[in-house]
Amino acid sequence: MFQMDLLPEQLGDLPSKQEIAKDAYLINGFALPNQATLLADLQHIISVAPLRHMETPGGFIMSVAMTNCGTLGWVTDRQGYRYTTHDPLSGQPWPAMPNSFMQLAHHAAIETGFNDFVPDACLINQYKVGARMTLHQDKNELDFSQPIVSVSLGIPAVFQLGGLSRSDKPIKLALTHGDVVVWGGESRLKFHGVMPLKANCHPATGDYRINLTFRKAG
Ligand code: MD3
Ligand code: FE
Repeated sequence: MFQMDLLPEQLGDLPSKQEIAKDAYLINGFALPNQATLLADLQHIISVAPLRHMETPGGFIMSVAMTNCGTLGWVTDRQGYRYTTHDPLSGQPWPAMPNSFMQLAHHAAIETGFNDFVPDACLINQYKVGARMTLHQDKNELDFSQPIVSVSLGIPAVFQLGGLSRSDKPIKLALTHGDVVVWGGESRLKFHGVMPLKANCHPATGDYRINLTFRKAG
């Protein structure tokens, strides 16, 4: 067989995978082919489990609006951070994780060598202008050997990735529409955050950024 030649412009359209830190892989545009289905499935989820601003244990209201799908959902209130099976707003189980979400997260993980990632939780974060997430670690999950997969949709954000200690100087990284990042191994417990969102707009989401984070929480 012969090797097909790719024109430079075709190469440019292929998702590129780059290791942005040890065991952390950015796959540019990996979610683009499925964006319409993802956004339609997202609309259904937020119609059942609305986005809401949760309260931190310290009494602050988060600037990011959140909801969940999957058998477990991440919540915070004055009692603390935890995963629940039910939406505290409705008393109903969190909406099921759509196939489009599950497949995307599973396939992104395979691309980076995690062959058995089956998330049971998807936290949905909605940022409008000014919303931010201060440096934190994701430590409420039971199994840190499983990665976290994040999907960015809509207007771009500047993401910060620090080290294993809060005082480690973070590097900055732009995350744009369709980008998927797999955070495994050594990167799984690194401090990370999102800088205050700049005003912008995107045809797919208007003036919002949406981030989906897939976890094996239970
Ligand atoms: C690096 N969300 O929901 S996603 C979060 O863009 C969260 O909404 C951010 O941090 C957002 O907890 C960042 C990227 C991300 C998610 C989990 C990580 C990066 C991570 C866990 C470890 C290291
Ligand atoms: Fe996080």
